[in-house]
Order: sequence, then C-alpha cells, then structure tokens
Amino acid sequence: MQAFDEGKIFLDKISREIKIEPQDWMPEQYRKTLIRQMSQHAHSEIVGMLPEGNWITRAPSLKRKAILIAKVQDEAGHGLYLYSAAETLNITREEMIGQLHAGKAKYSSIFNYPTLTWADIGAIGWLVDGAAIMNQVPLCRCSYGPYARAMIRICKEESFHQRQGFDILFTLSNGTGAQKKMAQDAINRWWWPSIMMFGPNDDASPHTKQSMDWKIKRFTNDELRQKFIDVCAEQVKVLRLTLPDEKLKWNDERKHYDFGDIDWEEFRNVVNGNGPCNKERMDARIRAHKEGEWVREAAAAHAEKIKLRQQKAVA
Ligand code: BYC
Repeated sequence: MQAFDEGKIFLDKISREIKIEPQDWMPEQYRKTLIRQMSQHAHSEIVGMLPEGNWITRAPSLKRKAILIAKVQDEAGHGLYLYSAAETLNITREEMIGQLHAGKAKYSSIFNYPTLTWADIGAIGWLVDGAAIMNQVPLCRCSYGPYARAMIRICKEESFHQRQGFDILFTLSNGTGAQKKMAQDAINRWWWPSIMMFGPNDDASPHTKQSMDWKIKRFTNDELRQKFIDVCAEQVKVLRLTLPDEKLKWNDERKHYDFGDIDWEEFRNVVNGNGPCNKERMDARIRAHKEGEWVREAAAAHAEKIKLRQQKAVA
C-alpha cells in the first residue's frame, strides 16, 4: 500500500514538473537509469579531455593554447559536477570510475576517434560540443533535480566551447588553400561520428520510451539528431565548406534537411570497444588514475589533519 502511494506521488511530481530530489522515494529502475546515464555522461567528459589535451602543446598561438587549456579544464569540471550529482543516487565516485576502468561502463563513442590536425580541434568544438549542447540543453529540464541543476552551468560552458571551435574553423577556412583543405578534411572525418553521438535510431533505442515517460530525456535521439543536422547544414555555409553527405538536402514538405544513411555497423563497433582509439583512451585514463594516487592520498591525509584540528579546537 505504501509503495503504491509513493509510486503515485512520484508520478504526480513528474507530471507536474516538480523535481525529484535525492531524499524522495523513486522507483529502483529510475535510480538505475539515472546512474547509468549520468555516470556515462561523466565518463564522457573525462575521456573527452584526452583527444583535445593532445593538442595543448601544439596549439598554433599563445591565445589558442590558453583557450584550449581552459576548455579542457572545463571538461574536467563537468565530469566532477556529474560524478557528484550521480553520488546523490547511492553510488560512490570510486565505484563509477572502477566500472569505467574495468570496461563495464560506456562513454561517448565520439572520443574514440583520433585528432590528426589542428583543424580537428575546431571540428570537435563546432560539431562535438555543438551536438553536446543540442542533447544537453533539454537535460536542464530533466526530472532529477541534481542532474538538471548540474547541466545549467555545463551548457553555458559548452556554448563557449562550440563558438571557439567554429572560430578556429572560420579562421582556417578564410586562410590559405592548405588551411581551408585542412578544415574541410576535419569536417569530413568528424561529421558522421558526431551525428552518431545522439545514439541509435528511436526504434532501436531500448531506453528512450521509459526515459521520456520519466522526463529524464525530453526529446528522442532522432529528434535531437534532426535538429542538429538542420542547424549545421546552415552554419557550414558561413564557413563556405561542406558536410560530407550527398543526400543532405532541404525537404520543404518536412521543413527539415533529409540526410544519408548512418553506418550503424561502425557505431556498434566503436561502442563495443573496437574503434580507432578505444584502447589508447582507456590506457591513458587508467595510467592517469594510477599516477594520481599520491594526490588522492595526500588530499585525504590533509582532510584528516584538518578534521583532527577542528575536533581539538571544539574539545
Ligand atoms: N556512445 O537506448 P539508448 C561531451 C548506448 S560529453 C556510446 O538510446 P539512452 C563532451 C547507451 O548508453 C557527451 N554509447 O540509450 C565532452 C545504451 O547503452 P547501455 C556525452 C551510446 O541512454 C568533452 C545503448 O547505447 N553526453 O559532449 O536512452 C568534450 C542504447 O542507447 C551512445 C551524454 O552522455 C554513444 N554515442 O540514450 C566535448 C549526454 N549512444 O547503457 C564534449 C547524456 C547510445 O544500455 N546522455 N549509447 O549499455 C544521453 O542523453 C543519453 O544517454 C544518450 C543515449 C542520448 C547518449
């Protein structure tokens, strides 16, 4: 009887757009879905630092280097807000990171592609952060309070990231012939992986229906992908470059761009660990975690010292 009432209260809150908070009753499956999505999201932010971090020492000017360092630091911050928000669901950061390092937790497919030239940093900002914003702005209205609130600041920072990427590509596309070619080549390589970021088609997405009912997701994978394609098809004209899709064409009846077939075989391969950089990314993550052990130990020892000092002062 009690669980029934609690279930009713929960659904009533969802229908009235009242946020679910950590102390509230929630179905076990809601909690598990959030842990899954939020931890995957946090892992993506942390692993996402690696392809761009690669270019910090090679950025072409002091200004570009400073911007890139700030962006990569922002991604670390996003990971930390998200791990903290997920910890309100009764899982520890250590457990989540353990799952990632054991290969049991997913992170976004996009970060398993290499960054071959400086233009890739532009393409990541414009396309990858652009896709992230499209997916994440609706998450600011997600039904779980801590996740929704974490997303507000993340989205503000992602907007800056998207613009810096577009600015890099704009500069290159107005530069020499070689620079323009480099920008086009980066777009050619990042376009299809970027539209895969939104996940499988709706009819192949096992979680969408329930997550939409619970207002964790506010749009389906296909709805967001279409919005993103519509925006990029216009923005690429400003760059005077092209998207590598011969079927990309405005459909006046649908009021959307039509687009070509996505290679879902490639997507599955990358998600299952066989993308071009999966192994490299995981090795780098695990190495960084091991090398950071002394920092975690020192921080814990410092916290203990402060606690003892405070206890002495009170006694
Ligand atoms: N890559 O039923 P579905 C960033 C998995 S960070 C890998 O549609 P759902 C950035 C999915 O997890 C970007 N796996 O699932 C950072 C599920 O697997 P499991 C990350 C994917 O959850 C640094 C299965 O496929 N953004 O932008 O309803 C620098 C079935 O899918 C992918 C987020 O995490 C993928 N692309 O919808 C720059 C946003 N797609 O768990 C930028 C939050 C799907 O059953 N997450 N899968 O084993 C979401 O919005 C949703 O989780 C998704 C998937 C739309 C991604």
